[in-house]
Amino acid sequence: MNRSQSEKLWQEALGVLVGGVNSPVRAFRAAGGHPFFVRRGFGPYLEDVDGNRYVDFVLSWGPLAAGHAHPAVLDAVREAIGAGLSYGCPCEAEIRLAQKIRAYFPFAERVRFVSSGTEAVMSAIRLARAATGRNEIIKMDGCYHGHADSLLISAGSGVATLALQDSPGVPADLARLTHTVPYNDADAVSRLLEERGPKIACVIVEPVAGNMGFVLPEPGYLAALRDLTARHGALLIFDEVMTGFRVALGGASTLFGITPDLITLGKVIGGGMPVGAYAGPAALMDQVAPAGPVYQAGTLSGNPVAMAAGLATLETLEKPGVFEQAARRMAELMRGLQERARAAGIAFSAASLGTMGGFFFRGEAPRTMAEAKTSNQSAWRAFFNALLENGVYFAPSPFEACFISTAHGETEQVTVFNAAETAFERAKNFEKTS
Ligand code: KE4
Repeated sequence: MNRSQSEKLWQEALGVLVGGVNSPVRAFRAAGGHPFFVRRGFGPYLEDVDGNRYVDFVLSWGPLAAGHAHPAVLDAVREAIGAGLSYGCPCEAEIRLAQKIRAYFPFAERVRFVSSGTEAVMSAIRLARAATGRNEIIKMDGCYHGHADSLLISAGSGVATLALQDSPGVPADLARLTHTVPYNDADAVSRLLEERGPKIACVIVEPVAGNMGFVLPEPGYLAALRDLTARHGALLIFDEVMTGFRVALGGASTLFGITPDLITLGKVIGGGMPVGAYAGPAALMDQVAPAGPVYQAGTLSGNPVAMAAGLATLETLEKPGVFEQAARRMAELMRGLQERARAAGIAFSAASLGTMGGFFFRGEAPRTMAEAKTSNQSAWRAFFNALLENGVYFAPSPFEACFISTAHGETEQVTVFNAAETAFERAKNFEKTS
């Protein structure tokens, strides 16, 4: 593939943007090589500045559930932009998106919009600490909840991709307030709560993990977290920034029938525009300013253009049969990759739930970050780059999930499976001869 224009832009980017990017995982550090620069996105495709086209399974790391530049989303954004970009005053669109979220998450009586998933999580943590009068939190090794100081401990996503330990700049006194335990290990949470229960404000978890690669909760795991936190007076926070409107129309909390105390949302609810949210019962959320004393604010929170993009995206997803069709395609995609890996004799495990999924170059699906790290990353790298050369773009890190949109169809599936034949052959060269 000719990527000469991207290379030129990459050199320019390195001269002015930190690491050439505005978010570390975009830098292709795990994949090798350099990122391509995008000219445009349309439907299931990205087109780079050299005119190469890629079937996109990253979809801006999840938000574009309706694909790139969906007509209904663009129309809604154009209409909103015609009335201005931001008011800093209440507008109806904020109410409408909040009401739609509450329709899918009935326990979320009150919603507060912010401008990123990180902001949603840091605000929910502050609320949990205020509401319980406790300071310590429990998170799972390999879960990523954005880059707020208290959560950059044993985090997944870009932190794992760059093999960073806990980030410098997080004060030891603050890091000490965050305890990490393996994902899918309720006993470890139980022991920690037995030992430190009266000090634990909350347990925060990705109810389906998407930042150590795609890792499903084991049966009973989430219910155990619900029971344990309730027994010890700690809040349970489901970080559904990635799983919201991905694992289901709604989220993992509605799919698994488990009611956390707070949820955080982002990505899909903004449809590609900067939106995050935290939500929960009025009794909790009304402790946030101006209803209560817990302060949190944001210049562009509830931005009317972002609200319009989010609303139009959810309205597209909820049309009869649309989400289910996309979920079926995701399942077919993962099944097809699994079959081709097996035919090539490669240790590979793929899984999906709703319109998100993932795969590992290891025979068994991992249950924890430690197990995810044992996957064959050389084989993954060869597979990723061979797919990219054949016009298929998955996340440039083995510790990320993949996503499908309502715009992905039969044509794109054929493209992927054709590319996968070559890619698995390339990966086979790195199979560990166990
Ligand atoms: P943002 O601040 O990036 O909007 O959201 C942080 C966040 C919170 N919670 C979960 C479960 C998340 O997955 C994320 C962000 N996800 C990453 C991708 N794994 C964003 C991509 C990036 O960091 O560039």
